Amino acid sequence: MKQTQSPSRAERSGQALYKIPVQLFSVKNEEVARLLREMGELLELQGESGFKVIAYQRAARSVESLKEDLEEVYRRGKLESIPGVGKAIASKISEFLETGKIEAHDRLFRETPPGMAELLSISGLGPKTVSMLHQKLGVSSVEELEQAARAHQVRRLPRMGPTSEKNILRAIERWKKRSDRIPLGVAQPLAEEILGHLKKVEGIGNLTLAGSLRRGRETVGDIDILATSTEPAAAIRAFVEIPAVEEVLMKGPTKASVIVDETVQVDLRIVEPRSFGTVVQYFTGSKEHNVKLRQVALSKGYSLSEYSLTRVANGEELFFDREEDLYRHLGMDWIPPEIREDEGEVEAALAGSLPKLVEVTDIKGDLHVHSDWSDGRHSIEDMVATAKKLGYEYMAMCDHSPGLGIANGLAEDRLKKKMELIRSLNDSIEGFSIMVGTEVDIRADGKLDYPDEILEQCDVVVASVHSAYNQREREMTNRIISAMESEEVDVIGHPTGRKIGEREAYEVDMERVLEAAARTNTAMEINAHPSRLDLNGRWARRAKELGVKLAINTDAHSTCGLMAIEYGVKTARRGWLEKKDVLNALGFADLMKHLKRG
Ligand code: DGT
Ligand code: CA
Ligand code: CA
Ligand code: ZN
Repeated sequence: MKQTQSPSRAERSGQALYKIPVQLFSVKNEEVARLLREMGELLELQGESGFKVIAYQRAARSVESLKEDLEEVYRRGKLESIPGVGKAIASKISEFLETGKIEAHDRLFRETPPGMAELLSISGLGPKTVSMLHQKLGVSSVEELEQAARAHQVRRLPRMGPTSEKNILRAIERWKKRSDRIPLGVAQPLAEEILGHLKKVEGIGNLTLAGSLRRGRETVGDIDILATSTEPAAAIRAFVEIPAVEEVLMKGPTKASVIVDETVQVDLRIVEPRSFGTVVQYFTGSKEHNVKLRQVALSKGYSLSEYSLTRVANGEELFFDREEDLYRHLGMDWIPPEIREDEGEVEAALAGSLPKLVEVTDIKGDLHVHSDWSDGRHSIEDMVATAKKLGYEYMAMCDHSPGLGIANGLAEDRLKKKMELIRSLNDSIEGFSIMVGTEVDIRADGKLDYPDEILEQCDVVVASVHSAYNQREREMTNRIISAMESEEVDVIGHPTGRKIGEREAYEVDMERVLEAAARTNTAMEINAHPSRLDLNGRWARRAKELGVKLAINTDAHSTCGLMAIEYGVKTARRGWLEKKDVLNALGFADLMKHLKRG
């Protein structure tokens, strides 16, 4: 039987699959905390120490852990009631909320030699160390640091040695490999903001994302948008006048390119309605997928261009206003954008054997979220209220274990108190189950950071690596496998530890880990946080092949963090996952049966 799939409305447009309440993303707390922290760092780089630096760090921390929306506090005129925020810092916060920037921050940034600020992006280097390297060795760029380390000048400095020198060199190697591509979590909200403006422009008919963003890649080179319009010139004019646009790179009658958010390029093309489907298909890519599709077309006697399909025999030109009609004309099912990478999808579509990919609405709960019991911003009650709004049946409150001191991990007595609270909350809510969970640390030796008696009392246990990232591959692999061999561990959290644009994965033999996961009935996480997306699509697909279940979790540290599920689902779709491959697509009763203690 040939199953035909047609794209859902969200799939067709490449927009968010969920209706995300926009205000949840507009919380400015995190951005302000980052700027304040940076000001502290920049001051420290300039050799400033003590009081002023500490003041910024303190203010950053308390803004970050603030439960209320900062704009709300500002409207009530109560910024100075935030711990650590005095008059000076309050006025900087107001400035940011009013103008979108802090002049003093920009000035500090301008005064700092560019290379010095860049040194902070080398993992393991804080402002104190950078400032010392500058004073003692005159180092003010990554290149100079590399030279100094190779000449063994670094190991002679106070609090340094041969090991830290080697670690610096390794970190520089990783830094060199980082790319300037834009993380999905940055590009998607920007794109949605722009689409929101374009939607209101008169004359615009169809409107869609294309390119790597529509395919849900974890990073994108630029944002590609396609539209039809009865008045192309007016649409282009409206586009370049969107307030977020900082620079216009190119503006023609049906096409324009602009820059938003300092470095992000956005291309808009206005397309003839009758060709819309063909053009969308072409500009969605990937290039590799398009090459394969052109071969299929040729084998059926057509040549496929950006705009149309031409019958080679007689030159007849065919136009398609919908993508699915083009695919169908070539004898294949419509292919979801996330898997258009020439990794077998064209063959599957021709054979009618494409997977029915998991969707956001299949997700029944989140198995990894934090609360203010450890390092989360919101209470269990607040997290539950948001989860219910998302239509979930359950959520596992997984706070950190004590080993993670900086994240306020829970000692056993506090975990027990939390269990009691969850039990009593469960008694008072209907149609929703709060699960007792934990994100237990996998220590460097592979032991878990809670004794089994404690883990036994949890409904679900996520185990993750949060320390000793630079272990060798064998050691790290065995470390994770020994955690999976525990009767208590249900899920391995963010299995490779990578942070996009920030930190490479630790060295681990993922193939062996996945084999062990299949053997021990341990699920692997697809951490939906846009800077993690870990496992990635490729590993998720391999896990599925080996019969391993995947848990798509947000690792939310606040209510708005729960919205990241969409990024996790995109990643899962890139891994060809179906509903049946996803642990948290199970209803509550089935989930409990599947877990190791069930
Ligand atoms: P990116 O922006 O680097 O993340 O990746 P894409 O895939 O969005 O690439 P982009 O923006 O250069 O072009 C958008 C799509 O247009 C691409 O996925 C496929 C199509 N395309 C662009 N250039 C070519 C080409 O030279 N040959 C073919 N077959 N397709 C192309
Ligand atoms: Ca692109
Ligand atoms: Ca492009
Ligand atoms: Zn976590």
